[in-house]
Amino acid sequence: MMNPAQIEMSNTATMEAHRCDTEHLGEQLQRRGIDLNAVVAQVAAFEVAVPSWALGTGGTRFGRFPEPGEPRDVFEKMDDIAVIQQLTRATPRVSLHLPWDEPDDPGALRDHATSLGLGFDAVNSNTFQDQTHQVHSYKFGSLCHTDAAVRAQAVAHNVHVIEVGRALGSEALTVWLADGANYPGQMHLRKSFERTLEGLREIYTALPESWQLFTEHKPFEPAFYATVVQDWGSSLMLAQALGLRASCLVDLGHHLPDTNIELVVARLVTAGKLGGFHFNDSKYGDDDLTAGSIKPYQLFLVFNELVDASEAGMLDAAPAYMIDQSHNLKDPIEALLMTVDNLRQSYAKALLVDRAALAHYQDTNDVVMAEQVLKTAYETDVRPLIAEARQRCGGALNPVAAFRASGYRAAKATERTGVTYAPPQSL
Ligand code: PSV
Ligand code: MN
Repeated sequence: MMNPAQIEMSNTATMEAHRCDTEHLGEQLQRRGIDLNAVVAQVAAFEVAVPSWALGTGGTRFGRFPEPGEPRDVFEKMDDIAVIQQLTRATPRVSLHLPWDEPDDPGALRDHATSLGLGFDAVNSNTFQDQTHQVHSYKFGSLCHTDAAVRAQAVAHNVHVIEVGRALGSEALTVWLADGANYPGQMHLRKSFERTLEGLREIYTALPESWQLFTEHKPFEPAFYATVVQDWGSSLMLAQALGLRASCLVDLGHHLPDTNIELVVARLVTAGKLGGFHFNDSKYGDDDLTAGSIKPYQLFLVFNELVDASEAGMLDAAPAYMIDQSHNLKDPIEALLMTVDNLRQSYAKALLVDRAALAHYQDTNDVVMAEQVLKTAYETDVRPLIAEARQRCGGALNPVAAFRASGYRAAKATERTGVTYAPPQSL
């Protein structure tokens, strides 16, 4: 982990400028009837889980360019996540992907995480790749497969993931399936969905009482003609059929171009089936880029729905917030620091929306003023507020600067020698 004195030193360097900026923002917000401290407290409470697969340099189908100092195993990934937590105070949990980050001894991994102040969020199963020692292939699907033996193997894998998750202290399972077809005629569209539901029912039955099951949809890739769980409608059908502890996970990259994702979120809220998010950003497809780097306004509008739903008492439980990104060019720690910052900024801006005014303009069909209400919130520079929230919890005013000044990566480059951990290409 980083020496806390390094964070303090970095904070001291910019403290005066930060104090002036916060004071100025506080005055601005006061004129709008908003108490800066109240928003800071809400932002400070924001948490998001870090995916175990995002700590190494991700790859594309064209290659992977690892950097010195990358984590070599899941224990070292935990160390890096602990640094992100130290700097941001927003990432106390890890979302593990099995078997990519399967621990030989879950108890030892849990102890290591605890010693770093970390816990575990949803565990992710993987029936989209064949594993060594696996009897049956998933080439033609897993839960949707025509062969009952393949389906049983996929169910057994998910049950195993639940077992590992239990040992780690997780309380949710995320199921994303690559099942689908590349060509018309290849797969019976209706029956493949029905078989998938049947398999999910078996997995759901194996869920411990306190657990949630998230179904994650994706329109295409690797299946290019028809994916079994391709859209939020299919995901919702599954969650509704499974029962109360099943809900839908929205990965921001899993929508066809120009899909109105905030509308999807609103619909799932109404259905009582919004389970969680995989945050990332994209320009074309499932690009897995830093959340908020390409379409920040969209991210704000998603959070706007979430804040609206929360204030209206529509969310029985807070959705599970997780990151799902692949860092091909950026240092993964820095990319994740930026991500957390962007998420918090979007959340803070959503908290600044004057909801009473918005409701009034919506009710009176004043299109211009309604949009202005959103724009006023969105265009507020909330960066001092986010920095303040971090600092109050012991984090860094400027996480990337503090991280760079600490020399953490360079130190790890000398320490983490030998085989560089090579994660599978992110999907
Ligand atoms: C699939 O593209 C996905 O979004 C699922 O969440 C997987 O678990 C993850 O990516 C793996 O990279
Ligand atoms: Mn995802």
